[in-house]
Amino acid sequence: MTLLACEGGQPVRPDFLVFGRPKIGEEEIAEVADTLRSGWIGFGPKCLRFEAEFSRFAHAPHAVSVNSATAALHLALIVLDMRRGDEVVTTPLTFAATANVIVHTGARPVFADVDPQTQNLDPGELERAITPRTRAVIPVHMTGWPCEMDAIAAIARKNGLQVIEDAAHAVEAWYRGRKIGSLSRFTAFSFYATKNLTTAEGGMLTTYDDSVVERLRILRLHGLDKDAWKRYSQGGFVPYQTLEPGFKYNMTDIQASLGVHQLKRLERNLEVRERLWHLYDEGLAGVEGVRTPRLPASPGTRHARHLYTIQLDLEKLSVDRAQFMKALSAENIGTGIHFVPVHLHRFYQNTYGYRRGDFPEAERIGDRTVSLPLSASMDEDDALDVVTAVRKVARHYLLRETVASIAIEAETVMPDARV
Ligand code: T4K
Repeated sequence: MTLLACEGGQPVRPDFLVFGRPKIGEEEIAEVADTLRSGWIGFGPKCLRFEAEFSRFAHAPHAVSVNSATAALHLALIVLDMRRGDEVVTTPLTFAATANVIVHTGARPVFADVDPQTQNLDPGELERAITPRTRAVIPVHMTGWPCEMDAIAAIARKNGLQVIEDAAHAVEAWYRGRKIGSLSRFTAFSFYATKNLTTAEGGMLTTYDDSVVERLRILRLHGLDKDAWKRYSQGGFVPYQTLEPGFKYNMTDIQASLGVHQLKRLERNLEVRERLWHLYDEGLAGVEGVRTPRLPASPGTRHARHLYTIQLDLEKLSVDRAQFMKALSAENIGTGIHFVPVHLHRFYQNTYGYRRGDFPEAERIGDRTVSLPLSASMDEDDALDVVTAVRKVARHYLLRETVASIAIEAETVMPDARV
C-alpha cells in the first residue's frame, strides 16, 4: 500500500492546492486600476452600475450593495424592526453570521434541524419551532442547493412570518424555474474571497419591496440622507442630515470593479465547477469510508455548486475527521469544514442553553463533513489529484473489519474471482 505523506510517503502533488482560491481575471485587474486612477474609490458610479446589473441578473426589482452578506442580513432584520422578545428561526448548519445578526437585533435565534440529504432547513422542523413570538425565518441555501422554498413560503404565510433568504452560497441558483434573489421579500448574497462571485469582501441585498429600498440605502451609510457621490457629483458640497443612526455597511467602487466582471464570468466559472463536481462524483463513487453528495430531483432547480462536501463514514475509519483532514493536507490538498453547527458554539450554548443532541441531523453532518476544493481557479488535473488523495487516505484508514467485510462481499458476488 502507498505510504501516506503524513507518515513519510510522497504527497499526491508537489504544491499545496488552496481551498477556496478565488479566480480573478485581467478584466477585474484593469477595472480596479481604472477606478484607482479615477480618484473616486468609495461608494460611487461603479457601485450603482454593479447594483443595476446584479438586480437584472437576480430578477429582483432592487439590489442594494453592502460590504458583506452579514450586513445584508442585518439590514433586512432592522427594516423588519426585529427586536428583543422576537424570535427568528434558522438552521444550525450555517456560518455563525446568519445567527449573529439575529442576536445583534436583540431577537432570539431559534434553530430548527436540517434535512439529512439536502442539508437545508427541514420545513417540518421549521413548523415545529414556531411560537407566538416567531416573526421571521432565515433559510440558508447550503452549499448552493436551494431550500424547499415553496414549503417554507407556505409555512411563513400561514404563520405571518417574514422570509429572509441567506444565499451566501447560492448566487447562480434557481428554484423551480425562479431565480434565487427574486422569490422572497429579502435575499442576502455574499461576495467574500472564497465565494462564487467575489469582490474580496462584499454583499448584496435584493428585494421586491419598493417601500424599504430608500431606507436600506440610508441605513447602509450612517443613516445619512445623501451619500458622498450625491453630495459631490453636482460639483460642490451639499449639506446632509442624519435621519437615523445607521451603519458603515457600504460597498466601494474598488469592490464593485471586481463585481461587474465577476458577474460577467459567472456562468463560465459555474461550468468549470460543474465539470470538477462531476469528476469528484465519478472518482469518489463507491469509495469505502466516504459518501458523496446526493440531491433529490427538482425540475427547474439549479445548484450553484459552491461547496462539494463529502461525509466521512467514521464507523468504517480508524481515524477521526481531524486526522483525515490532516492526512489530506500532507498530500497537499486543502480542505474546509462547513460547518460546526452554530448551536455547538460556546456563545450559543452559554447564552441560550443549546446542547449537543438538540439537532441530531445537523450534528451528524457537522461531525463528518469535509469540503473539498471547488473553485473556477482549479483545472481537471487538480480535481483528479483531490480524488487520488481522498482515495489514498480513505483506503489507508479503512478499519480492518471493514476491509474484511468488503472482501467477503466481493467473494459472495464474484465466486469465480477466487483463484
Ligand atoms: N451565510 C453563510 C451561509 C455564509 O457561509 C457566510 C460566509 C455568510 C452568511 C456571511 O457572509 P459574509 O458576511 O462573510 O459576506 C469564511 C468567511 O469569513 C465567510 O465569508 C464564509 N461564509 C465562511 C464559509 O468562510 P473561513 O474562515 O472558513 O474562510 P477563510 O477566510 O479561512 O478562507 C478559506 C480558504 O480560502 C483558505 O484556505 C484560504 C483561501 N483564501 C482566503 C482568502 C481570504 C484565498 O485563497 N484567498 C483569500 O483572499 O471563513
